[in-house]
Amino acid sequence: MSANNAPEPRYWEKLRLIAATLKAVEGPVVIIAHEDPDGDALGSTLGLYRALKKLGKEAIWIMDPPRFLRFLPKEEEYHPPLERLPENATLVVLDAGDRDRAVGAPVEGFVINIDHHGSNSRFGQLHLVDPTRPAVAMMVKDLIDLLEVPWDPEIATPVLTGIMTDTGFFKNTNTTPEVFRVAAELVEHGVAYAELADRLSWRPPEYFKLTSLVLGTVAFHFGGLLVTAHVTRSMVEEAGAAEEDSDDFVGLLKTAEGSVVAVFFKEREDGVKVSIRSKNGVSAQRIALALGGGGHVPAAGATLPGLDLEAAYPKVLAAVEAELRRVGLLP
Ligand SMILES: [Mn+2]
Repeated sequence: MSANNAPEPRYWEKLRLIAATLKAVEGPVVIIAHEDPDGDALGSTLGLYRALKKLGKEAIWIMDPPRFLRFLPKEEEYHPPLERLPENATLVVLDAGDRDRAVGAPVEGFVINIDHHGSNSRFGQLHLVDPTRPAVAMMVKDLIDLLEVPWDPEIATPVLTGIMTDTGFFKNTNTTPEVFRVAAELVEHGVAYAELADRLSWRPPEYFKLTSLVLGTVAFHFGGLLVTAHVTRSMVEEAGAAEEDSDDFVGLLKTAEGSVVAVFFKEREDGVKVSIRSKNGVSAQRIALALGGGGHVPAAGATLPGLDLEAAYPKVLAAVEAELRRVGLLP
């Protein structure tokens, strides 16, 4: 797998075509995102779902949200996963780097694929992939503007959530001036910003217990250029936590002074999942691609099936070492 990280030159042309298609749709529009949904996956799909409903469309939103995002949707908005698509359906897949990563419904029939992962395979009848966009929620914001749906807080709140989470709460390198302009516009549409920011940072007591166990595994490599930590299934059990409670540890690791790569390992039943963050010209995406995964230049991930932690560490360290050599940080 390789990555095309160039901006999409036909961004507006493609988005206008997608908007016109959705406006003309008569059957149901099924909206799904990637597995292990994050704030962008949930926020962009829920925002588009609410906008299409407001437009009078029959929309179906399929999502299994992590606990920290469960306050956003209303109970009646959930739809169970579909084994087959309804007659005459249009499928919208958001934020999913590949068709295999999309969950909730089979990726078949007429598919609209909107994403910002450079490694996206550009699947679907209509696809718009722009790796220079900080969040798919930014693209959905443009799409909702083109659909001419009047903004309200119910639509603006999940869209802003996607932007906040994919920019690391306005801290990552993808936090462009445009991000602030769009965020300001969404706040003007009635988002209760301070309340949303507070609510998004809530963590259950088990999270703190798990944090104490995970911090015991922090290790530095290559003279401190790489910082790693891991979570095992028994730690999750001991803390009484959910697997998703370890989702943002990689964000904590990357604050280690002097490091340019942070890798967090998650032990799973069938292998190991790694989350990778990088800075200063180092590409997390290249490291992930070398491990069979994908993602963005500063944030990427991979799944190593069939490996335990002991086997995963040297494999990942070798991939990081190769990238550190490529950029000249190691001889
Ligand atoms: Mn995203």
